[in-house]
This record gives sequence, structure tokens and C-alpha cells, in this order.
Amino acid sequence: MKRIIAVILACLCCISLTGCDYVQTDIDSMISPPKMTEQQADIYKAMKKSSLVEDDVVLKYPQNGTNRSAIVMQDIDTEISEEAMVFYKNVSKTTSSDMGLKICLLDQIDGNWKAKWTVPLSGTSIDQVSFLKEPDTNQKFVIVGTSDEKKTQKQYQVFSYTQQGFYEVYTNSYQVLEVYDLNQDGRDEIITVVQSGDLQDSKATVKEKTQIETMAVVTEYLGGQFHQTYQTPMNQIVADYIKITKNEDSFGRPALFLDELIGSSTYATEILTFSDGQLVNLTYGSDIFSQTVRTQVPSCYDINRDGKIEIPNTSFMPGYNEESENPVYLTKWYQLENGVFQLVSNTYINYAQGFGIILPQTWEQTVSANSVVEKDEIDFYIYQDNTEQQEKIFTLKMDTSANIRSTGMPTGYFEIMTMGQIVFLAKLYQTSDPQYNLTEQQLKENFIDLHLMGE
Ligand SMILES: [Ca+2]
Ligand SMILES: [Ca+2]
Ligand SMILES: [Ca+2]
Repeated sequence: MKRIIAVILACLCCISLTGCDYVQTDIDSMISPPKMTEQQADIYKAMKKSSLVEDDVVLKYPQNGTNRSAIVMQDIDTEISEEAMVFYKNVSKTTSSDMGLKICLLDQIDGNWKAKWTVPLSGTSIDQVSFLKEPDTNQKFVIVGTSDEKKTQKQYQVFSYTQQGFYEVYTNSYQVLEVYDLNQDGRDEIITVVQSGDLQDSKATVKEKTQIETMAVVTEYLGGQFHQTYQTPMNQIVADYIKITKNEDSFGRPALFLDELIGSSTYATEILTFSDGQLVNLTYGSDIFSQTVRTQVPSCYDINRDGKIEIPNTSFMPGYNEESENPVYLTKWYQLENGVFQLVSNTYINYAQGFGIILPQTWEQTVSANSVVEKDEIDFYIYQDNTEQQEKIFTLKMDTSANIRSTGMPTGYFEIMTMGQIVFLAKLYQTSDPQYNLTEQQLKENFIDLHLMGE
């Protein structure tokens, strides 16, 4: 049972968890590529027919971001119909300087797709594809980010499609790239996190590498050109960025929340926004950055669904410490208000299995939990200085809908919610102290489905 639930949850995770966007999956090497729509098949056929495109090509799929297809449709010029962009690799002739990665732009002529231009891309695989609207002309720039297994930083290229052709207008390196109107001037900009210094050179000595600076950079399209207009320092010891969240309600203005991995299982959050006309990092560089450092819960969420993003922090539940074999953590969620973290919610979060429950803040010192892994259960109980005298408050349990159909609902349990084939169940107990007695309704309202959050 445990294994079945783990497998089902793993599948659910990859379908819906935003955090999984950053898992590197090489879709190109999957046995059967995603089935094309009729329109995509037409576009692919037109591309293959063109003399611009080599005979021996494979489609390349963006591995991150919202556009995950190798054939991306978008209206990128001043004429109203959509253009098609196909990402592919010429597999027959690659050299060390040309890895054969290309983009083919197709346009519709009298209803028929025709390959118009092919342009080489840097790197060995497509990381992400996004678009930036130029408000003066209504034209869209195509931003293609690529990664190269030999380089630590990724590279993005900005393309423009006009009567004259489909050509690169700007390129730069990045680790994180988002398109967002962060400075609220009505125009989107490119926000990147980049490392300065010659990072491309993997032979740089450790001493040279310690001089590398990580910066957030705003790149704007002004006066017909892309310019780097603002920058602010970022944390330098980031192993990976887990999740980027855009939000406009937390501070009454656009902000980017960047969740990052800073150790093998340690996470932190940096927040970028504009303040007094300048790009600022609201956490890094001040004392409050350390308050975002945590284990167990990688990502920010709007945990209380008020539109504002909360940052998690973890501590041991009563009775657990570093030496505990199966410690259970309390996850507290904070909102940043005027430079100070304010506690919003206390929760138990099982990030690996994608669920949690909000706990009353008054329980913080007096309620602990015990995970019964082999039964897919977790008991919450009144903590009395040791783990032996346990007066249970409630039990959460996971089961499969198939199992419940065949053996029936376990005695005393009721259903909180169903997620795919997984059913979350709970059982309530009467305790000697009324402050610990919950109702079924309260448990349902306080249940957190992480798969539905942050999307
Ligand atoms: Ca068009
Ligand atoms: Ca802007
Ligand atoms: Ca919130």
C-alpha cells in the first residue's frame, strides 16, 4: 500500500506541482514523444518539406516554464494571425562549436504553413521559452533560454520577427529568467539572476570563484534596444532555484519570490520588488534573510489563501530534536510586513506527499504528532513531556480509493478529500480538554492540498 501511494503521489507531483518545473527531465529521450495535434502535424510537415531544414532532425522540448511544447504558437508580429516556432536539433552534423540546436519560424501564407527562417541557438537543450510584448508596436519578442551541459550559466537569446527576417536582437546569460512588469510602468521587462565574472570558464580557481557576485538584473526595451537598467545583490551560495512566484498582493505592488536551495536540504527565499524607483531585495543583505532559512519545506505558498505569499519556517514539534529518529516538524508561515516577519499560520506539512493541515497557534507548545509510516497515518496528540502518555486528538490517514471500495471505510474515519486515486481520511477523538476538540468541518477547512496551491 505504501508503495502504491508513493507511486501515485509521485505521478501527481509531476503533473501539478510547480516545484517540479525545475526537475530536469529529458523529454526528448522518452520512448514516445507527446502526440501532435493536427495543426502541429501540419506545421511539422511544412518544416520538414522546407529546404531550410536539414533532413535529420529531432524536436527539442523546453524543459521549464509555461511553454513546454517543441512547437510553440504565438502572434509575434504586427499581423494578427499566429506564427509557429519549432525547436529542433540537427542530429547529423554537429561540431563542438555548433551543437545543431535551432529554431524554425513558420508563417501562414494563404492558410498554408511555410518555413520562413531558421536561426541557430546556443547551448545543447532548450530551457524555457517566453514572450515580451513591446507596447509601442504590439510586436512580441521571443525569448529562448538554452542550457549547455558544459556551462554553469544558461544563455537567453531575444528574437524579433519583422518583414526583414527573424533575427537575434539581444543575448545574455542567466540562472533565473522571468518576464514581468516589476516596476509598474506598463511595460514588461526581463528579470534575471546572473553571476558576474567569467563563470563560463570552468577552469577558474576556487579563489577566483569566490569573487563571483550574484545579481538580480532588470533588462528593459527602451529606445529600440535592450538595456540593463537596474540591479541588486543576491545570495551567492545558491545551489539551485526551486520555484519562482509572481505576486502583486503581498506588498501592493509586483514582487518576485525566489525559493532557493542553499544546502543539501536547506532552503531560503529572496524577494525582488521596486521601492522608491529602485530594484530591491527585501530579504537578502539584512538580518531577516536568516529567518527565511529552513529545512523540510522548499517553497512559499499563499497558505491561508488571502492572496499574499507566506514564507515557511520549520521547527521540531514538542518532544523531537536533532537526535530523533523520525522527527515531526511544525511549519510556521510568515508574511513580510514593513521589514518584519509576522506569523500567519502554524501547520503540519508533509511536502513529499503534498498535503498539510493548519493547526491552532495555541497548540504550539502542547500538541505533537507521531508518524506511523507503515500505516500511512499520522497521529496528533496532547504532548505531556514524553511521548508515552498520548491522548490523541485526531489521526490523518491516506488510502487509495480502490482499497476503500474493496474493504470499506476504516472504522471511525471520514473522508477529507480525494486527490486522483488517493483519499485523505481523518478520525477525531474526544479529549479531556475541550480546547483540543475539533469538528469534522474544522478539519476539512484546515486541510491543505499543496497540489492545488501556488499554481
Ligand atoms: Ca502574426
Ligand atoms: Ca516595466
Ligand atoms: Ca497568504
